[in-house]
Amino acid sequence: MTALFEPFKLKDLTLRNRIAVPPMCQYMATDGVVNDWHRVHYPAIARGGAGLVIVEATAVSPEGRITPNCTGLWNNAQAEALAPIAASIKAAGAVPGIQIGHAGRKASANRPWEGDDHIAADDARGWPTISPSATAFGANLPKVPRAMTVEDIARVRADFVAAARRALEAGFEWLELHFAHGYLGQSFFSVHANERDDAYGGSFDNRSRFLLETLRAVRKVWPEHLPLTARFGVIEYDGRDEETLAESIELARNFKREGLDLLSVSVGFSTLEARVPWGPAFLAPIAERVRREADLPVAAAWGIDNPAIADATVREGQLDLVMVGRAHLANPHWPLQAARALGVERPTWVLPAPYAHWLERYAGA
Ligand code: 8OZ
Repeated sequence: MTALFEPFKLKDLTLRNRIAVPPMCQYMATDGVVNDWHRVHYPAIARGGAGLVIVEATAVSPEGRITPNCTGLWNNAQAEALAPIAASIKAAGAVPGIQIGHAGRKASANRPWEGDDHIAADDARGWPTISPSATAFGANLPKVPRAMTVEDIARVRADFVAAARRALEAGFEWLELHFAHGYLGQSFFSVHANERDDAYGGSFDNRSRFLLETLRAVRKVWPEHLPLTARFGVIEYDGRDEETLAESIELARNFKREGLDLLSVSVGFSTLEARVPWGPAFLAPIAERVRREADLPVAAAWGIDNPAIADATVREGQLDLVMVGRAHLANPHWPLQAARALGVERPTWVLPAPYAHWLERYAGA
């Protein structure tokens, strides 16, 4: 019996299996509005059999976009355009999820295939960035952000709440807060980005404050019966990993206390000094530690494209959900292929009645 194809229940939802598609930026929207590209991309992947498909990092405000072509949820037109995408993911049998976030000091960048760097100061497509402190990420992202005022913090928190409401109205059933990858949430927690000396910087409690307040505010509008999750970089690979991990696990406990239902464990990407030990499922043992010590369901992505390894991470209690991203781009039917590789006889979730009808009626023809 495989573990990967066991259903997963969280709150009132049951995922058909443990395979989830993590948010993967498409950088193809105009004014934050999805279009035909997204209407092709998302249901195609959902059709492949995953239990959960999470729509890409969607900005809570224009300034929170990574690039000018990121999706957004700061107005109703954006939510209306996203509604058919949520519906199509659901029609394909997967739970429709969405990630909302703010890119902080990494915002206002060119698309990866158009430079992957901050938009030049004299280019009208760019915009001023904000962050906990006025320090740049560096290298290809040299733009110095403006240090946020407490009013800015309150406004961004309200933007998260408004985006969460719109996500719900659009039909999404799973919400992920983007607190990872050196964007705004991660920057508040990270000593590499946060040099504040007020209530939002310095001590562990102060560096946690923005994340916990945002989570608490969103939990009030996101229904209790639906999963509210976050993606967070629990480790930076900057040489002080044990300390960061201990703090991250304490934060995960606090997230749980505020009503978080699952943590998607990732890397901080807050510093150029990081030396990430890329490899198959390299985050699974770290996620297992968070799962055990914070007593919280976890997911993790990065380098999981091997069905046997994916299955083992669930069977051995490292992950509750396996995030399979890039493998789905190469093969939208990765779950079907994985089921066959693991000897699952007849994965009903891949054979809806009309397909089974055609395949079986003429089986010998
Ligand atoms: C992986 C690494 C760094 C950034 C995101 C575009 O999280 C990203 C990202 C993914 O939205």
